[in-house]
Amino acid sequence: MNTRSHVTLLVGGVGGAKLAVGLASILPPEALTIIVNTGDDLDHLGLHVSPDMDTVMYTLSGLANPTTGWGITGDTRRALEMITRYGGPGWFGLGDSDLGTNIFRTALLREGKRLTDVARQMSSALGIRHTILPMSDDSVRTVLDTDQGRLAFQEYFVRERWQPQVHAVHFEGAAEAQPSAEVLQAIDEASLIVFGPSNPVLSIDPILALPGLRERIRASSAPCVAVSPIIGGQAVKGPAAKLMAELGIDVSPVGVATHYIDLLYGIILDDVDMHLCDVVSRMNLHCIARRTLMDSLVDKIALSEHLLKWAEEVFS
Ligand code: FO1
Repeated sequence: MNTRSHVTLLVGGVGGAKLAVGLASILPPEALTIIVNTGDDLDHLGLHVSPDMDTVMYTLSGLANPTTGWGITGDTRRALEMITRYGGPGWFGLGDSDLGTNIFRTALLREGKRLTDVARQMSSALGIRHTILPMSDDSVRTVLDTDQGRLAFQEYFVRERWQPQVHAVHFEGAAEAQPSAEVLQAIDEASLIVFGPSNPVLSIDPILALPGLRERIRASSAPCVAVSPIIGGQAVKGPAAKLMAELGIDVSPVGVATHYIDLLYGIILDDVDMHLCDVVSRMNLHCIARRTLMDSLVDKIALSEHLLKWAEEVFS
């Protein structure tokens, strides 16, 4: 099977979106489907905000703030200033243009459209030709049990700057939610399944928590590989390293591989962790070391090419 014929990429926020750009730069629309975590979603001031979806949309359309990786570059915050003036939740930095996205999404949902249809309509309006799928049209919300009590995802991540100590993570609604038909089709028709360099617990696990999804991936004829989000014992950005340590997961590509051991055929880790390929190989996983830090578009495309070439060599 030609592993390039239909790549299905599972991602969360900024790191995953970077790999999505690299793969979208070299694969035609019919050969790449991006499945996005919606566990970070929130009802904010009556709006359905879908942060990881917006990060992927803004990144693929070139709108994303390059410094933060989320929100729209050059956005203003006039609405946020007024909200703050009234004593509203100014801690969640929704810019004015970003508000436009979320007002429009909320309006379409109120008309009865599915999150999947909304994502298709909005991403194509931004000129994106590749398919971006929310993991489910049903509500799944990541909540965290911490030393400051139970926190909703954005309370933990943004308001508390992911500083609380985490004891457990739950995906509220996951058991009752369904992966969309489009998501199941993307898994079933995949020639290669990729877990992007996203937080294993907060970005990939909510997707895998959907009923039947792990089984579907296991049953797929497509090999499944991960790109380690941990480089040299650190996350590139965000709470992945801190959270993995708090949950007792080894903060290394070995810990990441172990976390998905029932699904993975192999993992790409960064050059600095090349020495860990021996350990990973003893876990009966394929392993290559490449530059996985993606600053420039060249980096994103190079990593994507390495990934596809490796998959072709090893799995075809
Ligand atoms: N992340 C922050 O660190 N601070 C913010 O104020 C913030 C606002 C925000 C608004 C809209 C949106 O779509 C994302 C936003 N993010 C913010 C990122 C968000 O917390 C994501 O969930 C993370 O990127 C994790 O994926």
